[in-house]
Amino acid sequence: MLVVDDLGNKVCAMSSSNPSQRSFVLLKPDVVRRGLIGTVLSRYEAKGLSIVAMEMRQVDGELADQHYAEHVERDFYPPLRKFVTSGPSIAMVVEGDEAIEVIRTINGATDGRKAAPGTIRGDLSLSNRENLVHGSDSPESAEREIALWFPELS
Ligand code: IDP
Ligand code: MG
Repeated sequence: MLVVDDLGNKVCAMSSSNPSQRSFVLLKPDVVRRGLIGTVLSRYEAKGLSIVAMEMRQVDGELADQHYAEHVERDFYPPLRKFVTSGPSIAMVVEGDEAIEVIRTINGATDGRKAAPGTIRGDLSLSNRENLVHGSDSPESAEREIALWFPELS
């Protein structure tokens, strides 16, 4: 449905007849290092999800701390921070019906050693830390993460 916003632009309004949802996805440095960008992207695309924004980013410590704000006090955070800042990542906004949950399912369980075969982590990761992908875990997280990484979209 097209509506006119308060700047006079025609914009597409979300409604219950258009259940499309946006999630923030990060392909972590292990994806880039291992040459798996195409392989991982193709899984989201093959599912029918749309990539609506994508940028290669070198994450610095400050952005890592903001992105992982809920984890900064955890024991596993210092090595996670080192890993996620260790090389370029691919930041994306991915859209589709129930995208947040669908992406979490495609990504698989956090620990790649235990993630189910058929998932990105289950098929391609043997690590609890270097587990290739991040996907927002709720609509609130997606909103916060998209505002952090792609402020122009929020
Ligand atoms: P998620 O990415 O599946 O949402 P979270 O619990 O939010 O998992 O943890 C964020 C990231 O921190 C994980 O994707 C993983 O890279 C890392 N991580 C989580 N738990 C551990 C751990 O016990 N050891 C090492 N790294 C961990
Ligand atoms: Mg998480």
